[in-house]
Amino acid sequence: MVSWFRRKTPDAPASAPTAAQANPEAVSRANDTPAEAQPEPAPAAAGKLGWMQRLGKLLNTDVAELLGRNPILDDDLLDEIETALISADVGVTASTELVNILRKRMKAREFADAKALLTALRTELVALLRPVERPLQIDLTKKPFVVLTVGVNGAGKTTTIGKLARRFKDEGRGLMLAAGDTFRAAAVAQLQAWGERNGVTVVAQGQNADTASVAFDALQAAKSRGTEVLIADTAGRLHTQGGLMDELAKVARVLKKLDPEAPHEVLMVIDGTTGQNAINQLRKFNEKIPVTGLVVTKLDGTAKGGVVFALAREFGIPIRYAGIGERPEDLRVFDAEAFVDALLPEALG
Ligand SMILES: Nc1nc2c(ncn2[C@@H]2O[C@H](COP(=O)(O)OP(=O)(O)O)[C@@H](O)[C@H]2O)c(=O)[nH]1
Ligand SMILES: [Mg+2]
Repeated sequence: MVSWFRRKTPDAPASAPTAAQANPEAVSRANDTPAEAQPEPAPAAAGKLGWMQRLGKLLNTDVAELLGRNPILDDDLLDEIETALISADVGVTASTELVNILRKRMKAREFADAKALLTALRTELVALLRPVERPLQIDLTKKPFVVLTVGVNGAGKTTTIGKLARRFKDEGRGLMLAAGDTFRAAAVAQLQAWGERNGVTVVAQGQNADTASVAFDALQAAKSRGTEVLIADTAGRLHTQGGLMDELAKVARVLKKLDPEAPHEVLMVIDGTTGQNAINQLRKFNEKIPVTGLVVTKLDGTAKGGVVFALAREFGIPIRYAGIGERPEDLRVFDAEAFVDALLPEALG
């Protein structure tokens, strides 16, 4: 699946930098094995198929076989589809809605065969994601355009910043990073090392500094230099940690002292393997600081990536990018059709 996704969206930079460049913390892990020899990142839990494989299995392999034996268009087929959607974590409500639409159309004799029904499912899935297919536009009249990344620990914020920085650099944009994860010295070092390797200025104040103060400093520096994009990291926090959540609102308030419109993008990074809990996380973060865009990471090899559909349905917040690996080039501009195509046989497209 991932190889398909990569093939279909060839917007990766020509030179493939190592994972360590985006995520220096990976250096220690990668020391004795060359990057190329690294195993597939974040494999799905043992015994589990990736969600796309799982859905794909029903909609591809099983369906190919199903089509071969001239299947009956009946409620059993719809039940099978519903189960596949729910186990891919599309969410019960969204899955039921989708299947109900198909059921109505089936009863109205709109489908000649099972294949026609699956084509309709594909169209419905794309339609569910279309409203959130709104890529991040850097407004160059803002100097800088401030991106504040938020999310729980380990979601992939710092990795995503590395990937974004690479992307923006390739586009020739003036860039600065703010090491706002002041919780762990390693987090500051992670961003600094990345910046040094790639010639990107990283504003940092060291461990235990106030995140809002780091962000303020960085914005001041970026303004005086005429930098185009400033990306600020923050410490991961649980959506249940009230004090830490309030701190995010403070970061935004402090930035507004220098630019009333900043941050221009509050980018929440969500681990695609989180499953339905992602809904709750987004709701809580959004209460503290309005989230304007999402990055869903770890869509490589997860059994739970269907949460993208649930998020789209529940919030309608733009999904800017999909993270499909640990390397700098493993970030795709979110594309509804490519995403759905990755789980349905092309023959149905
Ligand atoms: N497989 C995979 N791993 C990822 C992806 N994005 C991030 N990671 C890994 O997830 C872990 C946590 O990432 P990090 O950026 O430090 O998370 P943060 O705490 O939110 O800053 C690291 O081991 C990353 O390499 C992705 O798209 N796919
Ligand atoms: Mg981090």
